[in-house]
Amino acid sequence: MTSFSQITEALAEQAIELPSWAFGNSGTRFRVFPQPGVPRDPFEKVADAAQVHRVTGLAPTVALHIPWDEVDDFAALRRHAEDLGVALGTINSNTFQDEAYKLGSLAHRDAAVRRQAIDHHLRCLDIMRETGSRDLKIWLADGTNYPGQDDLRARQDHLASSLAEIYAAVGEDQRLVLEYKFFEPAFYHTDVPDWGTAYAQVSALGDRAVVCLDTGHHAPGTNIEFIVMQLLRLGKLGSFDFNSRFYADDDLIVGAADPFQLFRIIAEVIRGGGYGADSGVAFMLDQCHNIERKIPGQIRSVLNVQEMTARALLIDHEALDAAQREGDVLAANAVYMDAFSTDVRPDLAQWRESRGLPADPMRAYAESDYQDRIDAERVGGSQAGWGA
Ligand code: PSV
Ligand code: MN
Ligand code: MN
Repeated sequence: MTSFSQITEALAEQAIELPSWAFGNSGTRFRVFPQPGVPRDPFEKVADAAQVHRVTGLAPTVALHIPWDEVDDFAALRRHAEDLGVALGTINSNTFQDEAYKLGSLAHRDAAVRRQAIDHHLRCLDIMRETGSRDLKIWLADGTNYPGQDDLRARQDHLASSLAEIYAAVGEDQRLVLEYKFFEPAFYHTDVPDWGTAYAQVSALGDRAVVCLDTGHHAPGTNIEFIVMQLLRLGKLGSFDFNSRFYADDDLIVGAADPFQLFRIIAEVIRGGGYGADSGVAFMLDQCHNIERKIPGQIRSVLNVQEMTARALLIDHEALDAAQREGDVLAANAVYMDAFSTDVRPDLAQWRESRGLPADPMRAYAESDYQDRIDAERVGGSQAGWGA
């Protein structure tokens, strides 16, 4: 059996990036439920994210979305983050809100629209130089609603050439991260619907182009950990957008809908060398808290990832290898399930305390006066941005 003390060094390496948009008001197309205390600008979003890191030690960076998080002075935003003990992380582009992009952006048939979308990404790369960000994450809403609406093949070729132009501007220490999603907002076809397409597109670009796997972006029943294995095997898994779902891209708290799936995914990340500070695989959240409070929602999320990581690190690989070699199906499965069934919460609480962190971060946040303060101080908080 692997013991808890054997995994603490690995646990200490864990870093989970928070999405700035998780702190703003959000909802569905039916209703956005406003909450008191939500941030009025990117500075306040970063301040809220810093609270998550303060009580968990797990969330040292914040991802921004451009233009939702556009500010006059990104160097000032960077300093603000650093003063609060966090850093700015991935820059997410946005080519899905302008009228010009109704029929697509980087894959659009009109060169003028593609130009506008490419220029937006070049601007994001400039911002990254100011924020000190490594990753430019591209998720595209491009697609069609009806068979025959557009030429699928031509769109794929346009996408390839648009991405090539963006990639040419990606710096030596930067990466282009392409995220796939099987449907929505386009309902017939999406131009980057699956890991295979994302892989084909980034492989054509070069080493600094990788794939982002958002756990909510697959058809129900998809074996996501298999995709994790394959992308790691191919050296192209760049990052995760973690969330959970019951039906489609629900963006619920990670580990809420299916903790076992989260365990299986993280087990495969560890197996494939994708875990740890130097692995090149970034853990991020991509969630929206429609009805629950935002900051505790994010604290719960990072703790869920930590808990499943601890359980996955506890897999007894020697025993597993032995059972697999002998073809002992039940023994192998039992080793795997033993790790999943281990309650690591008491050990994690103790370990947190030994590192000067609260044993129970949810309670520590609830007992702080931060929420009351922002509820009273902030009036007129903004919406996260539709579609996040
Ligand atoms: C839309 O599905 C989406 O949730 C993608 O997952 C992106 O990562 C996110 O919005 C932000 O653009
Ligand atoms: Mn995502
Ligand atoms: Mn999504």
